[in-house]
Amino acid sequence: MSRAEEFHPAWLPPEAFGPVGARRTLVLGDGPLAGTVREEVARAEDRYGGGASGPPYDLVLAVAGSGPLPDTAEAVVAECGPIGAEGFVAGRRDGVTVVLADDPAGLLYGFFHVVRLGERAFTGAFGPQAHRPAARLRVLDHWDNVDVHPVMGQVERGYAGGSIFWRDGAARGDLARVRAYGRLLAACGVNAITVNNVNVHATEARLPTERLDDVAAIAAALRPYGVRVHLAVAFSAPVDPGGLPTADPLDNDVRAWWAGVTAQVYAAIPDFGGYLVKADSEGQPGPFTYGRGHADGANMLAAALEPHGGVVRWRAFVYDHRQDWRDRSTDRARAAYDHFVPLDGRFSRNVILQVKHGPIDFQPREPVSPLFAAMPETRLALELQVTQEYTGQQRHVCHLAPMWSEVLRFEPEGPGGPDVATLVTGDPASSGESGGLAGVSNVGDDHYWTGHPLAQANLYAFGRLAWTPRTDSAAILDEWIGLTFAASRDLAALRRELHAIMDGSWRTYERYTSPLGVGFMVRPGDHYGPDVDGYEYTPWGTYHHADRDGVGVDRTRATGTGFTGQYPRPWSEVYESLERCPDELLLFFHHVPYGHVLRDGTTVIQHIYDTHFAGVEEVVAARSRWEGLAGAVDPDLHARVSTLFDEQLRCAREWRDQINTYFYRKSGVPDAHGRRIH
Ligand code: GCW
Repeated sequence: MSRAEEFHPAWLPPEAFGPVGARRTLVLGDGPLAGTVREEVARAEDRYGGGASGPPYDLVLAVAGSGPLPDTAEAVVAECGPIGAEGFVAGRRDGVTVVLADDPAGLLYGFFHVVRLGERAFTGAFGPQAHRPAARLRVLDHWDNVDVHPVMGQVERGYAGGSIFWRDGAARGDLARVRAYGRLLAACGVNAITVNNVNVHATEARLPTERLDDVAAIAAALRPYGVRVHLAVAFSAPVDPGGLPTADPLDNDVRAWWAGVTAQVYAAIPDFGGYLVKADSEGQPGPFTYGRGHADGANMLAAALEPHGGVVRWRAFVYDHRQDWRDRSTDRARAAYDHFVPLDGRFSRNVILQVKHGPIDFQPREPVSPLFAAMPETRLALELQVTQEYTGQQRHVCHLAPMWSEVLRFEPEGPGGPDVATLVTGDPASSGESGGLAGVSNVGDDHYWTGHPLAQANLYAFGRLAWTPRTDSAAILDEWIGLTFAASRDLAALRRELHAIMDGSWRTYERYTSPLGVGFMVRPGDHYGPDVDGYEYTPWGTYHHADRDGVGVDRTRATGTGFTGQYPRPWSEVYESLERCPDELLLFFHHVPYGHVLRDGTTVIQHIYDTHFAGVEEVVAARSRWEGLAGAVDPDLHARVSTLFDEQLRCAREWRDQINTYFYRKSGVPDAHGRRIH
């Protein structure tokens, strides 16, 4: 893609539409989303010479009941029951590919399904097969500030330039880019976004009151792609900007204020999705100020949203960020459970409790949060961090889908029980009352959207996993490659190389950064690069407890913080036991001597050395594979990734050397292979 283009097409380059564009297509359906499908088809046909003024058709895309169907399509309908919101049925017989949906959103998703299939959509016979999103809510939360924050900038933890919505205190008004974003989201299955940061500052607290026009304009640009807008709101908004003396959730004036503001929001944006709240966390206001609890706070907002069909997403990320490092009984990992489990069953039906995947904070390796097994009466959403705050900040290749798949497939109630995917998506055919999946967006106004071009794959994978959480992560990467590099002359070779570079990149990152689940040995503040003791004597609750004898946090019931007891059996016993605890989580749950022997026979200290040397070697190998792709991908994209690989390698070496040196100095144990430790 040439630089002349304002922004990269990501997974929707024109070439991805070749197979559809060369066919004769009939679109049946009304309303703006069906209009979007018609435009897409027309654009592809203009480019690739297809199109038809009448039958026979190669492709029929229809919303049920919107017009007389050709015979083949009728036959497919006859075989299918009701499909449901956003779903579609796809099948092919007698040379006709048919996509049917109950609603126009389903038609749009069905269209992009055909695009993904490419020529396979028009080959042989298949289906009919029903496709339905596992989760109703598939939302990306943008940590975008309207005003530039003095420390966090325009986008908090953003690694891809400025916000696509806001600049220097105002809406950018670049709705072409917002529309293009909506289109990318529809093509991977995301159906909602939050347009501002969960840390809500003064200007952003006014979005629902004084700056609704800006939000409505974004909502209008996204509507044709089935993407709804949410707002992060400040719990203290009734006081400022509201002017009331209190924001007490049980105060009638406060409740009336939120009801009034919410009615205004819906008047401007009829399909508004809801509110997202970070309360009593890292300095954000919340119900504790008024002696009330999280259920009081969440239910108050839920009552304001309920008449309009909106939801409140309340984050479970609540902990004491002013802890005394000397105090070993307080454990940040315990906090979400301790705060929220007693409230199970007390939240209104339109409250979703949004839970980070691990108990601490988006580290490259954490156990799955114990909340997922502990709140059966609450709608839980899984929160994933697509933006790579702790996973290389979009300067390192770190393909996150394999990590997310592990989380989604984990069975919190024990082997054979429901997995996390089931717990957060429920059974969409019946209640539709699941929590869903939320991702913290990695997008900015960078040409490639995500800073690192290969980080686009994380955004794509988030959407695809939110739609079908059990899809194999390598298959998702495969789709992404096929679409993004549809213009490639030798796609098979490129596919092979990109898999080799990306499939294992999360584990590579884990190897040169955080061994055995220890986490948070990052530079305080920006969280980039190593600083082993950077957080060790701070109030943030993120420690490794390394001394001359050993390393790791004792979270056992027997001798530690008791965090293992927040899991049901068997996990409470597995994690408690030094013998049974999985090695990759060993230092998360146990403080062990450097000589502790892992399952593969290596000691902990030797494992630290080995993985740090190996991690750097893996980066070297990936970088040289990428160099081999010069000429196989667009030169600008190639150059961007090459530059980033140089930085990744520099940083990986820094990690290796600081970690190895630190633990060598602490332990005095030399590397068994005599490699260079400083
Ligand atoms: O990981 C931490 C980040 C904060 C972020 C917080 C959260 C938005 O360092 O920047 O604040 O998580 O999830 O609320």
